[in-house]
Amino acid sequence: METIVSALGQSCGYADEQDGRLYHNTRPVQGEEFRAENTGSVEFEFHTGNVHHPFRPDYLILIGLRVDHDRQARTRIAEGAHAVYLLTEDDLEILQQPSSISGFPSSFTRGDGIARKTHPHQVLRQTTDRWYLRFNSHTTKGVDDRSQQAAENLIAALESVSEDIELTPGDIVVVDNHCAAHGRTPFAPRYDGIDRWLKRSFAISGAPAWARWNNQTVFPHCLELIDSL
Ligand SMILES: O=C(O)CCC(=O)C(=O)O
Repeated sequence: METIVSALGQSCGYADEQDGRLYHNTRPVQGEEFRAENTGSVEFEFHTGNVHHPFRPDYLILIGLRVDHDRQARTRIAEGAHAVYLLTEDDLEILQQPSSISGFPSSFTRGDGIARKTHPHQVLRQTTDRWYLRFNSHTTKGVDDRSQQAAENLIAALESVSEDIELTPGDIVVVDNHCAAHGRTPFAPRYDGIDRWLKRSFAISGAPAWARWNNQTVFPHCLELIDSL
């Protein structure tokens, strides 16, 4: 994992999530079935990593260690640049305006459980060479009915273009977190010690100097400071 991350940039973690750990276990935890997190087992819908955060990771890295018992679980990856072809001009215009608000992922609010939200932000942004995507199907909501409809149309488009992959031991997936959403199909854990298991890490390609001095980046607690960067 470290070799892959260093080829992409530098590991990053978040003090508000898993105490800033840089490498995460993605495996089902009994009692957390319904959490939209890497401990759950119901559908984990399309999302870009840490949608609420001003320093969203550039890359998500997943390594397969063990498949689920029934071999039902698939990692889902849907590229924004493919999804936009399925949206109307009207949807694209609305999604490029600051017309959506995202709730913080529940993995960031375990400490106090307070439901926090971003300011209105763009979901799509077109630059000369790419479409940027910032969206979480679980938590991103349009500020009005028309924006909400556009968000729902985006979910349907992501669904249509998704590539679903079974991560078997040793398989590695690197997702560009600004261009593609990812998720996971539901599966049935048994909690017998040999359930599905992945390793997950985030990387940023340009680390701030203070982080380079430490040779790692753990973004400090900032639950109260989030803005729509
Ligand atoms: O379990 C998977 O395949 C995907 C995990 C995921 O979506 C995440 O960690 O954000």
